Amino acid sequence: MKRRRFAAALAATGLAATWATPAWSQAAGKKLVIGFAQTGAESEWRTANTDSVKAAAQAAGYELKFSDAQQKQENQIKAIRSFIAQKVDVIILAPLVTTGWDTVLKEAKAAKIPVILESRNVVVKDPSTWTTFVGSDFVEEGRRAAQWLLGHTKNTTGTVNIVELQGTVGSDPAIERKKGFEEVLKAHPRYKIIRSQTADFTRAKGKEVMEAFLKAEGKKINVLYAHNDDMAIGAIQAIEEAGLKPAKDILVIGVDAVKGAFEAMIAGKMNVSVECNPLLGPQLMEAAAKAAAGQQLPRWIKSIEGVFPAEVAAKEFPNRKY
Ligand code: GZL
Repeated sequence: MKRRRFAAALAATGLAATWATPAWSQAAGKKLVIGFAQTGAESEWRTANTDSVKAAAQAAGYELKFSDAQQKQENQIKAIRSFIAQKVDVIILAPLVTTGWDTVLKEAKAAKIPVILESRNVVVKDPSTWTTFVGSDFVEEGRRAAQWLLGHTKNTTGTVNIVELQGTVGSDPAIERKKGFEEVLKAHPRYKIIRSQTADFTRAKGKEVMEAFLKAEGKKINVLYAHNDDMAIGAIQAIEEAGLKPAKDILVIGVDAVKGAFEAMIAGKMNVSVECNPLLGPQLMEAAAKAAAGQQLPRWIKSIEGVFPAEVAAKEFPNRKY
């Protein structure tokens, strides 16, 4: 069948739009339009992440439609549906939790809009509904926290009692930071997690839950492992209000390596922060342009990050970008 006749026949079926829609390209001169469904503004990390994405979109000359879900998955789902209705070229999603995305990601796929996951991953039946995950290896971050603790306490003996402030229940980083931390410690039975509870990645909840831990366990606590620095910083206030010295009476381990953690380490109130890089904007813009142009992408674009103990905090602080 001649191409023209085939196109006419196809148009009659209403599929023409799908078949005929050209993939986006810089050369075409059309501004790339991205819909970004962010979790909220729960932590210093998240604020730095949002700033990085907005700055990178501006620098690239892309239009960014931004939605702050205030830590509610239903708001993220609504935002994705709105982006689909607006026919954006690409959707970036920072999924609050790992599950509950199957239906809306299928809708994005049906609309031929690629979805890029950033800062957290999802668990869905059809993995072809998302294109790539731009973010950290959270299990490795948990392992690094435990490895620091083992090194820091290697010349001690007896039981080491740990309390754990978990991130948002059901979120990828909370699940995997716990997994990595426990994986390393299971070979060292004197290290015991005696209390573990979510404080939702926020300072306020970190203080609140740590107050409860201190009331229940008091001076028995030797270590705090917080899945992010914001909860650790909130917990430090609770430790001081209980008349104890953070980083001395209770070792304080956080994750993210945000500015607040460096300030706490320099003040002698925190022992270490495992870095989780929020400055994903440039990588996300590169991935968005490629996805919109129909180019192949790796399934995981992994962040490069380190570990910052208090001993290096003062030297490193001037170099920090978030
Ligand atoms: C990590 C990110 C986590 C940070 C927290 O990629 O999803 O969410 O570690 C933030 O500070 O709230």
